[in-house]
Amino acid sequence: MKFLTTLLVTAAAADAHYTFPRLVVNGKAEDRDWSVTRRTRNEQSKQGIENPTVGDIRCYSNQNAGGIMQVPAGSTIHYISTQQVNHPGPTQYYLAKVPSGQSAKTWDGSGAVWFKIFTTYPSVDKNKQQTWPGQNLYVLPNATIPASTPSGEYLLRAEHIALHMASQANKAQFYLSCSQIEITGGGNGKPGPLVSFPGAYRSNDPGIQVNIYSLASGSDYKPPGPAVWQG
Ligand SMILES: [Cu+2]
Repeated sequence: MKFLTTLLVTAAAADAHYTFPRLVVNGKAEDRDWSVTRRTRNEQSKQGIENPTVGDIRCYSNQNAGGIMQVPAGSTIHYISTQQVNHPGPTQYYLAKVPSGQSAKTWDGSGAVWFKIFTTYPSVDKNKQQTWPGQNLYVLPNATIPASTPSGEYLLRAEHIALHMASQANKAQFYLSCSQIEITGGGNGKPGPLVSFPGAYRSNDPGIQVNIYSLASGSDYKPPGPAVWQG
């Protein structure tokens, strides 16, 4: 009986984690898992990354994808999750423009090239009960690709940070994917601030090593990384 209980608890813990294998643009998902989204190293284990300074924090990928998805500027995007996103924490999206002469199918996303287009904050009610956008759904929250984003090929990086144990050092869990996209019909915006991965995050950033259960209000949370580019 003890053995069975251990098995059940282990299974429940594994089920609690997730990958984001499919990008959805204006309601239409990529054809199949990992066709424009780069397959991640945790495809089987579903394990998050606990140290945000490692190389895997950029895309966590072990291979590039075959395709590139067209994304009209101004599109609404989200990701399908393999499991329920049951842990509390923010969802963030970043973009990085592929340098001229290179392709989203092969570019590695290195350098200070990433800008943030979306983040989320919790709501905290008067009983200090906390809810995060997208929590307990099988998708990540919707975001808009700013209409003024210049046209061209990009990597799109989606991230969910699980903060339930994050009051201890290196116990936040990062779940993420990168997709290969081409933004069409874009504008003349100047995206920024630009950051690199790894580099943008430190283990003790106030949004990474944090006791979320002591937040008095949602706006007290400080999402890691640069300010959101408003377009
Ligand atoms: Cu977990």
